[in-house]
Amino acid sequence: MRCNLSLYLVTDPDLCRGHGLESTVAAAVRGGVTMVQLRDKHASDTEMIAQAIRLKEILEGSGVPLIINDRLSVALESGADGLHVGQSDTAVHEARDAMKPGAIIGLSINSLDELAAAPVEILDYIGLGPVFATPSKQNHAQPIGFEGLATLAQASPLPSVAIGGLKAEHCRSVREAGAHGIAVISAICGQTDPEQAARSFRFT
Ligand code: TPS
Repeated sequence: MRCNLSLYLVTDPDLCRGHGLESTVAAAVRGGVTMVQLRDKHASDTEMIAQAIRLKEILEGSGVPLIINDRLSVALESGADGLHVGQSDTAVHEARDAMKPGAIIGLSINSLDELAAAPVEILDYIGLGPVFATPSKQNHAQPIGFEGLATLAQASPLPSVAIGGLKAEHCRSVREAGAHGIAVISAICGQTDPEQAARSFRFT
């Protein structure tokens, strides 16, 4: 596997506001996150490119890749390590053709039908969820629970990361369901001490 999905931080501009995006990410990396995804549904491309470039500097030398949510042009122009897309976002084929060799591309999956339709040969990982209902994503799909997570993780030919309403106490259930890691927004971004919050996850 080219990426370590163990503890995958997805950022949210509002929840990161307290400490600031860059300090939150730096603290989370000290606390042990293994992947970082820049996600901002409202910023302009220009703003997001600037943020991505600053996060890349913070992540430099840490071995933690920077993934961009949804926006291929931001991933390309910032020189990020990868792109995460949802079912209605940028087509995976277009992203794979445009990104540099070795770029990490992930896709959100909520059902066996979506898994069957996914172009797994050109993906690196899939995000499975939401496991639970979550206020961090508007209009999210039907929650799959740990049972749905297990069905999808075990049917997946690709490494998977579970997401949606997850906290440190869920690490064991996520691992037992067969996912390769746990992805969170609010359990790290919204916390008073993001470093300690990240440290409290023990996935392996
Ligand atoms: C790797 N997604 C599904 S639930 C959710 C998001 C952003 C909210 C989680 O927040 N898989 C990956 N990246 C994504 N962006 C998604 C899926 C989509 P919280 O942890 O606060 O519940």
